[in-house]
Parts: sequence; C-alpha cells; structure tokens
Amino acid sequence: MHLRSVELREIRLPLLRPFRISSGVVAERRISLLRLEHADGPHMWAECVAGEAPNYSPETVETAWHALTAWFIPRALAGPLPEPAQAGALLTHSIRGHRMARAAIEMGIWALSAALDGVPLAQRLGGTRTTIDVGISLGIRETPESLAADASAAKAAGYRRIKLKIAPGADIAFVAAVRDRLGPDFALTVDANAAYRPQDSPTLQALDDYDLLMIEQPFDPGDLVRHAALQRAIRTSVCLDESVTSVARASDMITLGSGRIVNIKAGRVGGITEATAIHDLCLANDIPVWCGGMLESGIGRAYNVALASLPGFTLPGDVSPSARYWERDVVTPEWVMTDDGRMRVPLDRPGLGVDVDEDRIDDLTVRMEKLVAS
Ligand code: OSB
Ligand code: MG
Repeated sequence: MHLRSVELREIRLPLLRPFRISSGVVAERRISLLRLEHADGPHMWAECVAGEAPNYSPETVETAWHALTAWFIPRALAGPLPEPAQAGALLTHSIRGHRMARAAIEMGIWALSAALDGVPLAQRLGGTRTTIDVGISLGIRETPESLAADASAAKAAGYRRIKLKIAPGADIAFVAAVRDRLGPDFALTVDANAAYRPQDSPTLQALDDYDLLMIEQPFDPGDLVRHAALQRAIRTSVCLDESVTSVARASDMITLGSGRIVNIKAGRVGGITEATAIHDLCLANDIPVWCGGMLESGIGRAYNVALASLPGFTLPGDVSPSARYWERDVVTPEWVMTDDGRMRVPLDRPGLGVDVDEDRIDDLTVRMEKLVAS
C-alpha cells in the first residue's frame, strides 16, 4: 500500500456541556483529523486524541501536530507501507514517545486497509461482538446533589455503567450521594486522573464502602509500585489508564499487582496493534479490560467501537453516543445507544462503518496542512 498524501486538519467542536476532570476543564474540543489518501485514490479519516492541554498526557494538539507533520507523516509517505500490524513499528523506529500522534496515522492505516479489502474494521481486528455495552463518564460537578441528578438521568437513559470523575475534595460525599441515588447494585466506578498522592490512601480506602467496580488511576502514571501498595490495601479493584502506555507497562502492572483492570485507549498506547496486544495479554491473564474514551468525534468513536468488539472487552466502555457530546456529529449515521445501553457494531459496512460528513468538516476546519509523497 502506498499513500499519495496525508492531510491534517484541526476542527473545533463545542461540547454540549463543559467536561471537568481533576486537572482541567474543556468546553470546546480542538480535534485533529487525518485524511489519508491512497495512491489509487480512496481515502480514510482518522482522529488524534491529544488534548488541548497537557493535563492528561504530555501530548497536546500542538505537540501532536508537530510530531505528525515533522516525523510521522513524512515517514508514512516515504515509501510503500507494510501490513497494518507492522505500520506502528515502521513509524516509531527511533522516535520516542508521541504515541497519540503516532496512533492517529497507524489507526488510519488499519482502517484504510480494511476498507480497501471490503472488510469492517471490527472484523479486521478480530472483533466478536455485534453490540458493545455503553458506559458514561460524568465530569466533576459543583455539588453532590447535581452529580446525583446527572447519574440518575444517565441510569434512566439506559447506560450500563456510570463513571464519576473525582478529585481530592470532590470524592466521598459525591460518591455517597450517587450511590444512594442509584441503589446498591448499579455498576459505578470513579476516575481520579492521577489527582491523589500515596498519603491520600485513607480517602481511597474509604471508597471501599461504596461497592465501586473500580478506582481508575488514583496516582501519578509512573507510580506503579505505589499503585501496587494501594491495591494490596483496598478491596476495590484499581484500574490503570494513564499508566498503561504500552504492552510492557501492562505486563509490569500484572507483575507488580498495581491493578486488576485496564482501560485501553488505542491513542494512548500508540495505535491499534499495541492496543490489541494489551488486550491479548490481559485476556491471557484474566484481567478484564474496557475501552476508554477521549471525547472523540464520531470518527475516533468508530475506532473505539471496533476495538471494543474484541472478546476481552468484558466491561462497558466510555463509548457514549454522539448526542451525549455534540449538537451534531461529523459522521452519519450518528452513533446511537439503545434504551438498554448498547451500541451496534457496524458489521454490515467496510472500514469505519459510518460516512464522514466532509462538508461539515470543511465548515469546522480552522487549520489544515497537506503533505504529498514526492
Ligand atoms: O481519563 O478517561 C479519562 C476524557 C478526557 C481525558 C481523560 C479521560 C476522559 C474521559 C472521557 O473520561 C470519556 C469519554 O470520552 O466519554
Ligand atoms: Mg481515565
């Protein structure tokens, strides 16, 4: 496979409601999209999950833009591409980090290859599910009561699992109010986005009283040893997100006992090949995984849905329907959820399984750079 060009776009997409996590808030997404053009003409869209600020990962929209235009795209255009499973290795050779930037193009290569072969992306990845279970991630709110109201509405809408963003000072009372409102059996989790320190462990231990399915990423991403100490001290399962940037880190988590669940995001780990390797490792070690989200547009969501259809994704993902985020998405049909919290995997169409609304992307584009093979 040869690429003729890769176009990088930045679009602006306002969220219906600002989304607050422990380390920052976003009201309008700045989303980088890639348009990969095959030498014979067909093209494919992909999305880079890097955020507006370096509050989740060191990567941002700006660093990813630089990494893509300076290093990754030129490399992808320099010659024939290997099979998608080898594309990540080609892209990353002698380039450290910048996994979100690398992932964007690696994922596009996977989807373009599937589309050219007339195969749905989910099928190409080895997906076995025809529907995926949908969860919702609720941002930090002003008061426990307002969060409980949000959670109650999410339960009524059919979501199969609710995740609450927490931070020191916005934890126990908020979780208690939500647990009280949802009842004892509803699947409830929390995500700290690395806001706690090991000396905060008593607070995290107190969360054991609320029958949470997991506590996601309480400590700094590099603190695998301290996560292991916490996991030994609490009943609730620790889930790692930011810490797991590669299959090697997932293996370290298992070896050290730093957690019992993994949140997999293809963007965070450098692409689909690394994400499926983490999935395979976890499946072999009885570690449940689920598909995380990065407030993606309908394009990034298509990749998440395909990934979440793999057999080891036994827990509901942060793969919510388009209408939870946007007034209008950039794909048709939009991603929808059934009343009982499921999303259909589009196995009846090759590639992403949705149409990209290119006119709308043109309207939303604020910046564009196109690189062409020489
Ligand atoms: O930690 O999962 C996270 C959004 C931005 C940065 C980090 C995270 C999130 C989410 C959003 O939880 C989940 C979604 O896309 O619905
Ligand atoms: Mg998380």
